[in-house]
Amino acid sequence: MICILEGEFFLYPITIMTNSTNTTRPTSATTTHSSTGSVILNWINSILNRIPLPRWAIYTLFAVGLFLILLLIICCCCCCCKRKKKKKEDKEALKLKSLKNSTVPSLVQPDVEGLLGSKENEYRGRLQYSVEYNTQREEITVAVKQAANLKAMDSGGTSDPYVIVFLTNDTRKKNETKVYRKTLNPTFNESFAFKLLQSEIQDTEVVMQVYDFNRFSKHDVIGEVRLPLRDMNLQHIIEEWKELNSASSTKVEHERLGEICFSLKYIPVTSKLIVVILEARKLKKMDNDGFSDPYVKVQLALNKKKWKRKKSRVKKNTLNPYFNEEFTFDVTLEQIQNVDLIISVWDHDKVNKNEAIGKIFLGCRASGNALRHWSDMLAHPRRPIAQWHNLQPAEEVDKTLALKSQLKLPLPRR
Ligand SMILES: [Ca+2]
Ligand SMILES: [Ca+2]
Ligand SMILES: [Ca+2]
Repeated sequence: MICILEGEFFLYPITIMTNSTNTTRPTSATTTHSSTGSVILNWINSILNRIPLPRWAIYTLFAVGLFLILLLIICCCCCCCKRKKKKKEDKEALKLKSLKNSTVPSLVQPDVEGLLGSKENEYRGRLQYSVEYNTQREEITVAVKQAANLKAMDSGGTSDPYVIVFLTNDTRKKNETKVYRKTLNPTFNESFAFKLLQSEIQDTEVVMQVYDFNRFSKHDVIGEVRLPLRDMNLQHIIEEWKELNSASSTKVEHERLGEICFSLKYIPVTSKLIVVILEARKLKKMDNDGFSDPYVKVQLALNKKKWKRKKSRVKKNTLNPYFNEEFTFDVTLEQIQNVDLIISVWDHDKVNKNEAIGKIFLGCRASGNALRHWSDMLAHPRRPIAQWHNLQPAEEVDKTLALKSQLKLPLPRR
């Protein structure tokens, strides 16, 4: 026990404080214990006596020392904790990083929009080109100059770039530059001329698609530059650098095939379906002279089987034909629910096989604009309803026709 007396500290063994008269006698074991304690205390006292300082100063120094040691221990503990925490954070960051790089969908639920956005915004490199329009010759010259910092598509960290150049008004005519092996900064310096009527400038885009050549696999698209000519001042030669955007294959597939206008009339009493093909415009060029020889096929399919077919006259050398031809079919009210009306535009060729330009189908299985036109016709019997439609690629329409199930539309009253 520690007692404070007159400013001095004294240590007394517990046995000294105990009154032997009012307590039980200490056993031999406690006696031994207390005698050992008093020996230690005596020894400490003798050491303290040898120090030439007052006791209070020694105890203060001792307390300060103890305090400093405690402080040191606490500091060490804090440091250790911080270090451990940092290690843990680093580990978690590493884990996250590896998760980001992995494509295991069960581990990370990807944010679809974010992913698409990042793909769209990915850096693909830059392209330098020039565009020149010759008004007299109605010809446009596109020169592919060079590319810089192209995205590496091959495992060696390089690409084998080449550029495909075409105009959207005639996607059959595509020009390619030479392939430059193992470089991300190729110099092409190749130019290509395309016939382009002044009237077509407004709706035409110049497309330059940069590809990576691969000997044994499909070539990869690195990116593309699209130049809508309506936004450009073609009075001067334009030479500039542009960053490559992602080349969406759908943009290429959905090239402009043209539009068609026709009217539909259904007369329930007489079971007549009357289709009037009025006109078409901006049809795709299918012949080398830059025109087509369009005609229209009007077909009916009943329960997914070819049923009736009629066709229009051929209009020579035009992309904007005017037909105004009427086709009448006998279709009962029961049949009208299961009929597909297929309208296709073709290019007539004397020597070669006729080519399909585009197609569209209407009926209860159709969708969008086509379904709207069909349901308008059913909703307004005996009235011709005319509408413009964009032509779709024939193969796509055929595929849809084979797959689609039909929709139940309200039928007209007789
Ligand atoms: Ca390659
Ligand atoms: Ca042709
Ligand atoms: Ca033709």
